[in-house]
Amino acid sequence: MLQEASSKHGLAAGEQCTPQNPDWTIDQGWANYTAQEHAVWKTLFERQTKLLPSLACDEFLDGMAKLPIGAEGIPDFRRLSDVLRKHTGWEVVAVPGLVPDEVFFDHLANRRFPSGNFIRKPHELDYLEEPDVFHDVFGHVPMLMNPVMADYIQAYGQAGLRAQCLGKLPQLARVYWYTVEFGLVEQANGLRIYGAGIASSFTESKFSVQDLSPNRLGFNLERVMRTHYRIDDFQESYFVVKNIAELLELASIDFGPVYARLDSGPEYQPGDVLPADRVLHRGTGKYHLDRRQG
Ligand code: HBI
Ligand code: FE
Repeated sequence: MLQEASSKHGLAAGEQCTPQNPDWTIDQGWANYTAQEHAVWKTLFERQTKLLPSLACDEFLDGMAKLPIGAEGIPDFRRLSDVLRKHTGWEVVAVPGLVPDEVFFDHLANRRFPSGNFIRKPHELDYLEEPDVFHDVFGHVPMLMNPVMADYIQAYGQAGLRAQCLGKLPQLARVYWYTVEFGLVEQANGLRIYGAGIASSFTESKFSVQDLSPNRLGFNLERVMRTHYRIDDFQESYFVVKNIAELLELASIDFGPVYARLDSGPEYQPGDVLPADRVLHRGTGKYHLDRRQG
């Protein structure tokens, strides 16, 4: 009887199955990328590399210059990790796409950056639903070479597990969104990009720094935790830190009392500008108005 059951429920002849790692990591499979996939990387890399010297912050450009990231093709995570490990103790691990929040936080808390191993298709250069290797590597890894950012993202991973228990994950995720993904920083030569979601986007990198439409507001922790964000289009507001070191202070704040204050008081829409905001640029809102009118 037992034998019959196991033959029915076990793997059938010729059936293959790779068990899911509990941490969701996979092999990058670098040798399996096709020439077309490397060519997509090259296209993205070249157009972004022309743009960023005048738009990205010094820390981003410094990090990029020291990494084995180039036009020749999709980087090998083992080589990236060798360099990253020496500078800040981080490494890059491959995942198939978005992973569950707790898995994501656990990686970050242990200085492992999960990167999608796939690359977008040639017809979706400017739009994708899940983070691919270009967003994750080109956008995030240069900033992980910076010691402040390295500690800040680890602190986010640690904070994530606590926020989940306290029911404050949506609020914490807004901090990640408006800093790590869409943050701007004031530098001697003007506002510059440090957020990976912008740095890896051809259209948004120009829009975020140069367009008159979006608001550019001084970063304030509680204000940001109360502010919804857009995932389907350019941001209506960008939050600006005075320098990258401001993130280090942020990493050392006990969020407990801040979460408690969030239980009362307002939530804000992405385009809101408040009397208490430090307004660096009051956006015309034109871009999103035009879109709403179709
Ligand atoms: N998984 N691979 C990947 N990349 C992310 O940026 C990511 C994720 N899972 C969850 C997640 N981000 C966010 O929703 C958390 O920061 C809240
Ligand atoms: Fe990202």
